[in-house]
Amino acid sequence: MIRTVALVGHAGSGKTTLTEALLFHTGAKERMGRVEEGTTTTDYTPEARLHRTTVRTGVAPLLYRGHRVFLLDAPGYGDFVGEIRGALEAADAALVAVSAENGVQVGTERAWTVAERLGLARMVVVTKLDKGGDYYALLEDLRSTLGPILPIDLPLYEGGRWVGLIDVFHGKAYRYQEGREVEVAVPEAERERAERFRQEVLEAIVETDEGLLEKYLEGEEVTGEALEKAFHEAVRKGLLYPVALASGEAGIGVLPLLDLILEALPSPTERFGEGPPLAKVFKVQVDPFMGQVAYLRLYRGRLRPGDSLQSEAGQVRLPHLHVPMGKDLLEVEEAEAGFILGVPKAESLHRGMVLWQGSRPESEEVPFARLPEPTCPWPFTPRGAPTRPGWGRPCGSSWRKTRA
Ligand SMILES: Nc1nc2c(ncn2[C@@H]2O[C@H](COP(=O)(O)OP(=O)(O)OP(=O)(O)O)[C@@H](O)[C@H]2O)c(=O)[nH]1
Ligand SMILES: [Mg+2]
Repeated sequence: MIRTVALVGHAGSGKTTLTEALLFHTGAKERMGRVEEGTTTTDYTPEARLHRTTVRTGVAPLLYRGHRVFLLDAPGYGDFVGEIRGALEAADAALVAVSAENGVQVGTERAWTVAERLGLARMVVVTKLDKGGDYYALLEDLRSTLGPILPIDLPLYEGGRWVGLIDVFHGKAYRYQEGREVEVAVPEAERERAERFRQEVLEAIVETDEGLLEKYLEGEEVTGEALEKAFHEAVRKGLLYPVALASGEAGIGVLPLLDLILEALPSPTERFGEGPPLAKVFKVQVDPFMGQVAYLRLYRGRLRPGDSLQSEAGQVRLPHLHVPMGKDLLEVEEAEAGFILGVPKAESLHRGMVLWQGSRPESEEVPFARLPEPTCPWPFTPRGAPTRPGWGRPCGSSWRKTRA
């Protein structure tokens, strides 16, 4: 299975920390980096490290239980709107991080709206509950601002400290010790609430599926596979938005989040079907060593090293295939639908370019998130004629950076 997911949300909601925890807990990294120390994989630019905030979308390819998940860790600050929209264009679903400490913020709603316009399946992850916050009040807030949410985790507290999760679906509780998950009994005081949530979740799912609703109304028990299938179907169609609970910092709920991503979010084939390769450049970045790197999302088809793609500007040959991992490009032997690829020395590619094999795709086939009009566009012209050789290059690169 492949899942390609954009992690979006308000600035500081814990996206990069969660991405880092996912890399660490799936074994891609031996040590978990920290935003504060500038050691994370996805906050890799000097600006991000200096300001402790994501400036460019970072790609984290994860391998989990034999499946591949491409996580796009987008910036939260609205100033980097191009990067946020690019990440959503490249993804099949949006994972929206909301900090329990700060609740729904302007960056949450902005990212949500763009994902909605793109018709993406959406899911919420509540972070930073270890810092405090009222989870149940937050759920109400999420329901009133975002719509039909489906809380699938409840917090498990011990002596007032958040230590784990109650899995609403299965009525089980898990405590986390140094990142390890240990099943424990659902505390007596939480049983009634957990059962009430289970019933609510069940009814919300049943309402999205006529066959199940009939059974339910006739008094038949609705459980197991049929219910899970209806749940996944509802999420894929964007009828329900699951809310999970995780903290990269506290090491709670990190891998269950990946399970949910794999089970509930749509696959590339479900969205784009089978067919010849179709890709889009969702961002470009100028690297001092690799020149201009173009980041592609392969929506459909398969690619091998040496393949070529068509574009409006002519043929693009891909002698090698690379998957980005933060600042690095890792060579791969094949890419399939859902892959994010980094193409170094791609001077002829620019953001928004569509690449294909076979017949030219219709514009509706390719996701497109319009960039907002600049509020204050300022043209600038050099004083006198540019005479120094290579003068245009730095200007060109900052222009491309601005467009990206
Ligand atoms: N206690 C606690 N701190 C967290 C958690 N998640 C993130 N943090 C801290 O919150 C700060 C911001 O976290 P980031 O992971 O950079 O958040 P972000 O959403 O990537 O931020 P932007 O890239 O600026 O949008 C950092 O200092 C993290 O260490 C959490 O679950 N618990
Ligand atoms: Mg970040």
